Amino acid sequence: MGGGEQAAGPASGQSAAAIPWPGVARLPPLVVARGELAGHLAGLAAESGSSGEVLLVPNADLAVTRLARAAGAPPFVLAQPGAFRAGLGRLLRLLAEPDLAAPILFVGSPHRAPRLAAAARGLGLASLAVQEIADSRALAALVAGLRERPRGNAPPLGAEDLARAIAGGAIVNRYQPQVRLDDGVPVALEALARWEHPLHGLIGATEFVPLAERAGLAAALGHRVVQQAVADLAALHAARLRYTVALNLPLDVLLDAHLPERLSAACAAGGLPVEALTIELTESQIARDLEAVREAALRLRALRFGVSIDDFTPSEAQAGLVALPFTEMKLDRSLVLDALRDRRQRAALADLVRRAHDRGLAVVAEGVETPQAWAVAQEIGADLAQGWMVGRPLPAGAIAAWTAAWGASGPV
Ligand code: G
Ligand code: MN
Repeated sequence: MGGGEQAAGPASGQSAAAIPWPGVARLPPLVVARGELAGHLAGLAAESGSSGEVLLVPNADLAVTRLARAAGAPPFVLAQPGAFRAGLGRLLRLLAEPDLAAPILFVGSPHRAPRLAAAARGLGLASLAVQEIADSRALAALVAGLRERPRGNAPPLGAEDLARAIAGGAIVNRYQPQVRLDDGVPVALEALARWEHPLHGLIGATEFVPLAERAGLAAALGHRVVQQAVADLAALHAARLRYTVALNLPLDVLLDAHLPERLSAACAAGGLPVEALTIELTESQIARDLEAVREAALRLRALRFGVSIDDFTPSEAQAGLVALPFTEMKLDRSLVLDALRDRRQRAALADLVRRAHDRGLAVVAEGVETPQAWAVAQEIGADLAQGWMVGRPLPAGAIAAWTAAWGASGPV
């Protein structure tokens, strides 16, 4: 089933805790350039960055591969238009993630640089085109100017905007990889909806799903997310990357009795087995109407879709939830963080994982940001890991490159 069947197995030694993790620190300035200009830009970037270091790559796809597992944003990106023959969209979409957003300066050709900068601004990134940069002081001033660019002036989000965004293709999926903890093989992707807003930048689903529900747009939004996920997954399967996809859907969509049939039809149209889709339910959705959610989960299971409980925390309120017909439990990232700090928490979590396994549930550890968290996730017996150390939410076009890079280096 694994998307990484052709990916080489990751390093097998599990002394992860001893390995210094380069991704934890902020990245140095990123320079995407080649030829003569590369050395010049790298020199300028090194002088105006704080550490004197710079990450230099010759094209957009290598930048994507490097950023795909970064723990934090580079202070700025300097890019030569000529280094963007392909992969521009992938790189800009990755850089636009709220917790990665970095200002980007295109240096060079008066024809191409402004067009690329406009494309970046269209995704809400702070971006500028310049023909040349005199020295590191000029660069520092340009970067400082880009940082000041206010986002606060953007008008509040409205229902009409959202309706237009859904119809016009501005709601786009990102895919965050999940890998097996025992052998590192990538098996699943979580689809995360984003709103690519030209003024607000990239907006996460938690910020616009409530608006969609209030405005009667939940069904249209859910439809859009499902159609994209199925199309993207079908393309990946055609490229022999046989991932499964987990979907987060608005409550109204989950409770619609026709959802399972619609999902089946979408799978059939995309040539995908129903087992390739898992539907995630969050605790807050379940709490709104436990009985209705139980029935919805049973309907999904009847057609053999996976059903997962998202952001699980073992609180009193959730004690009964494990009895619902789930196939998977996702441990909230706060649990993984607590377990990292405290041995008793690790023991409690290992016990929870055992109980989940007894019920036949697979267990995903969320928030795996470091090799230490990876080792803890293994120790408590979780099956899959998801988090920045494994991979960020990526545009669909970056999954193949991520899979190859992960297969080459694995969790270290
Ligand atoms: O609630 P849910 O698990 O669906 O939330 C997914 C969100 O968590 C995504 O928007 C993603 O950007 C964020 N996320 C994913 N991996 C990590 C991680 O390792 N650390 C942190 N802090 N956030 C993460
Ligand atoms: Mn989720």
